[in-house]
Amino acid sequence: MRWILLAVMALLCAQLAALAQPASPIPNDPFQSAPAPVVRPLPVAPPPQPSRPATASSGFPVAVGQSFRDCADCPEMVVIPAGRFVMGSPADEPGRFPSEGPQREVVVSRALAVGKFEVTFAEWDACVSAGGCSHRPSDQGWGRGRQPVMNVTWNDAQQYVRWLSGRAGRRYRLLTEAEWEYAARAGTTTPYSFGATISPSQANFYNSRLNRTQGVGSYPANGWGLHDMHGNVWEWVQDCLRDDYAGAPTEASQAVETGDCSARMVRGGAWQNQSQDLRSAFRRRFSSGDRGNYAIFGLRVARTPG
Ligand SMILES: [Ca+2]
Repeated sequence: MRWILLAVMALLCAQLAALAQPASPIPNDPFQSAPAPVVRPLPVAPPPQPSRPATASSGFPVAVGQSFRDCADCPEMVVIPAGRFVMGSPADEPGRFPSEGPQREVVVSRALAVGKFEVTFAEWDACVSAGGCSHRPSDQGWGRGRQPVMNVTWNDAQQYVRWLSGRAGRRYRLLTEAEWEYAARAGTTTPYSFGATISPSQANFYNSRLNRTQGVGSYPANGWGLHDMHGNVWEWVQDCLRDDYAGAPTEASQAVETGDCSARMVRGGAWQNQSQDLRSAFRRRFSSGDRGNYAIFGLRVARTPG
């Protein structure tokens, strides 16, 4: 008796469940006069993607010299080694400014992951779509996708790294100015990572006569596998304006966050700059919130170990 009762209840439940199913849409239904309004779901940040665990040696999912990506729309990152280097330029370097000195030794105490490329429009637009970035920069009609994002302020860049950190479940930030120069030099002491001079086959700058950005990675990488550290777009770094290196931190992970922070530093030069502005040691300041569409200011990201 009891099993019969249970069977009847199960049958009733199955029928109720079937009734609860929505009717399948009828393809090309002639009675449906107007298409149903499209209901766009509210943007919801996707959960952090699980990435491979950090290796013991580098603190990252891969060894020094290799690259990884924490999520599908996260920038590709290259792990660069810990070390020490001389920051700034020697007094006899052609095109040098006093702000590039005094030269001093800086320590990079841990391996660091650095964007293999400048952040692209595709990567930035993922942040805009997800609601993490409030500014959708103009591409000047040059296209988006793998073009380096530009027309972003330092403040915009902070929104991007905040969003990226949440997306990846890892800490992303701008490089410090010292980390940027360490990464650009890639162990070299010459004005450019390619040597004493630079040519239009090695970077996008004034002599290239292209008068616009090029897709990231269009030029050879430096010795550590990083592209476009020279030219294409200027790259915002974390540091506030500092006139020279007198008294500056000697630990590379430490950014200057005192003094005039209405201006921040940019490095590497852009498509419209002369070769001397592309030197590894060259520094320029710019207002952190200037919204002008100059088509020259972009960024590269760093990721800390763990
Ligand atoms: Ca660049």
